[in-house]
Amino acid sequence: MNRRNFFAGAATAVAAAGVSRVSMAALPEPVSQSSTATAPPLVPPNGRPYNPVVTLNGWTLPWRMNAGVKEFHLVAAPVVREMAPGFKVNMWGYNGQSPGPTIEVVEGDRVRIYVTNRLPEHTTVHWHGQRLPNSMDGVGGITQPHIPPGKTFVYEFTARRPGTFMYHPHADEMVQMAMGMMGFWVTHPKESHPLIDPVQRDFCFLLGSFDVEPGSATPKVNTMTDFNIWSFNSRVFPGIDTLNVRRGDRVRIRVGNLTMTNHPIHIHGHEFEVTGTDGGPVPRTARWPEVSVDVAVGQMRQMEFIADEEGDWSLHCHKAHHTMGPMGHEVPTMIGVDQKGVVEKIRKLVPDYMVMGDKGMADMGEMEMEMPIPDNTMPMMTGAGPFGSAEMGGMFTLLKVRRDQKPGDLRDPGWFKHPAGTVAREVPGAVGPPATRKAPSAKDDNGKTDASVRKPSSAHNH
Ligand SMILES: [Cu+2]
Repeated sequence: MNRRNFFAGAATAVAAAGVSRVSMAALPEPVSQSSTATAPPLVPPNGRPYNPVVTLNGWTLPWRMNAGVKEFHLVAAPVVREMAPGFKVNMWGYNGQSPGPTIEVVEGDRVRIYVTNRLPEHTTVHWHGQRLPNSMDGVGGITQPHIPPGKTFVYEFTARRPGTFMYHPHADEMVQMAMGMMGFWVTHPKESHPLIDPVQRDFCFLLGSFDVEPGSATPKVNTMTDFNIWSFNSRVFPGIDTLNVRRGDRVRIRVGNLTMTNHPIHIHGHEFEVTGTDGGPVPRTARWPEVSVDVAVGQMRQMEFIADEEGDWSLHCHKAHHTMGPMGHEVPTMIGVDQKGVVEKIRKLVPDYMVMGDKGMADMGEMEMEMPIPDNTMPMMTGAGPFGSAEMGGMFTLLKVRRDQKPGDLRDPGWFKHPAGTVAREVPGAVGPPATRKAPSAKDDNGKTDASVRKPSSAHNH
């Protein structure tokens, strides 16, 4: 990001304010980002103040103010996203990344978004969930002509209601979303809102799915359900940053789903409430405690809680296959199969033949570290913790709660140091066979079973 040039451009634009829009030929300079690190939240340099969000392994798009209008410039183009260290995928995205940068505005802001198309085919941008004039809805062929390759279109509307939104193409959607074209949008409330609480940490990410053959680098765009890469913001564990908070912080996590299936997002150690959807803030009387929330296709959910338990808490999709990397789903289940007799025979033909999976597949995590895999392949299970392999990949990260994390400090504090003697541990001694439980029979009962019915009395009826 070249901030200096960006703000120099912004100053020029402000000087030119008052000139008619036609003569304002200069577009806001497109800003691009190639780092996969979580960018520090973008503190608004102008306009109404707000508490900015943290885009997990992503960033927020800067704007320029032009005669009171916030102007953004999105550039749709092919990008290379490093989904995990050493695993790069050819995607389509915006401004150098998939997902595109988060757009943050304030309720009531007039917003102008230039969209330049550098894809090999036409596109549009749909502003998912927004109240806007129909002509700004971004549905190619229905509310506008498509944006041809090489052309720039402009969208303009007022961000009418606060909340959590997404943007994505409404043109060749199956291909363009399978290639990673999507982004987050947050509209902050313009003043204190009865249903929107201030929070100390505000994270957002989009759920993603890709089908990348081991050893290749371009997603298969025709896959309907059998994807093999499951991501938060196009990153996979252990390539996903952790959510680092101070004990006692009120935390908001905004999640959007533009994949082809639902994802039950589960947080350990805390109960949260869903405080908002893409339809807006949830009335307080309609909130209840959860530890998992299903984020269905095309939905967004805002989870909120007080992070009051220290530790490294898992935060993941509860579909077990979604915390795994690529694997063949046609592999036969070998649990309980004694392969001893055949191994020697097979080794005569295949000297390196190994027995796999007869005691489960937990060994795979460590075995993969030694096994040769094709270049540019994400391992099936990776990520080591302080006690060994985490046997996870995909949609998995950690919520790190620390008493000594400084207010606003987003840095990873490292592994949690459990108080001495508190970690689950082995107990000494052998365990004998279980005692046999004698099943009661009707004969033993001698008709003594009490089956009286208690009638509700009016005195206790409430
Ligand atoms: Cu999932």
